[in-house]
Amino acid sequence: MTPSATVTAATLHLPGGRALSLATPLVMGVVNVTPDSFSDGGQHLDPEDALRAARVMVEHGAAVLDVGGESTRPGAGTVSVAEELRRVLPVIERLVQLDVPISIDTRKAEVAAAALEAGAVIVNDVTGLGDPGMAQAVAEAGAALILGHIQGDPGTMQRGPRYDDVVEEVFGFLNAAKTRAIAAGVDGSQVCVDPGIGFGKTLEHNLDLLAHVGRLAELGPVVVGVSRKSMFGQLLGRPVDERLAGGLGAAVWAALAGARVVRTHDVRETVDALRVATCIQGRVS
Ligand code: HH2
Repeated sequence: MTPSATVTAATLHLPGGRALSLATPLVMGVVNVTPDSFSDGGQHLDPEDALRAARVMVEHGAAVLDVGGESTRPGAGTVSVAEELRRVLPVIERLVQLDVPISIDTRKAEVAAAALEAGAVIVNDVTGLGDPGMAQAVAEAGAALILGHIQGDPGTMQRGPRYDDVVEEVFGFLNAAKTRAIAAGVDGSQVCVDPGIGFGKTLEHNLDLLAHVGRLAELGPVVVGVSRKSMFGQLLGRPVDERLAGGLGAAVWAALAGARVVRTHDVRETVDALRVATCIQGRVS
């Protein structure tokens, strides 16, 4: 069986006059500047190391670089605004020299505003506007916005997540968040949505959401982040450093089902896998 996708080609118009076409699925490379991210914690704490890693991701085909200064893995606590900014700003200031848009992965409006000031052009908010000031920060910068779904908060989200209908509940959450973003002045055509794989979800919830990416695509371009996540530990019994093949399987499925952006730590492999899948998809008559 192949997934059926109805995809309206979209373009993100970013500050600085840059346009990011989503006509084919893009890869967003993850640059976590944290000591404790679940798969790449500690690797990019030195801004020069982050720049080196980011440069390689761009060479391998990353179309966006996602910089994050706070882990949102299950059980994670929060870090202060000052600490998050201390981590991400020196990295963003370096990454702007690379020829790709930078997104800031944060749930804090103050961090988003400072990151946008430093040159980020997309805000990636895994809490779907959990911070009431977030939409205004995005609107004021004319930035694009990724709204993620979460049930609860990272500290507690994996303690027995429950839904009656996970796809429709996630759809409703993202729809409401998008409406609030637009009311605050964000251009609705610049809003992407993300089901938030692993953010308050069981394995079954994650699989249902991936199976119904097409439903979420009715709200806007869909971003999917499955890279190295625990769903592959559950499904395949693999430790975090052996989940590449599982992640590629899910990424290819998501892209064929209509996702426009795949967020990953493994850029080269994901770019290759998506290129092959979309090449074949283009010949389906
Ligand atoms: N997942 C993570 C972080 N940010 N952003 C979007 N849009 N979608 C996701 O699925 C997503 C995300 C979690 O992964 P990672 O950044 O690797 O881990 P950590 O939160 O431990 O830093």
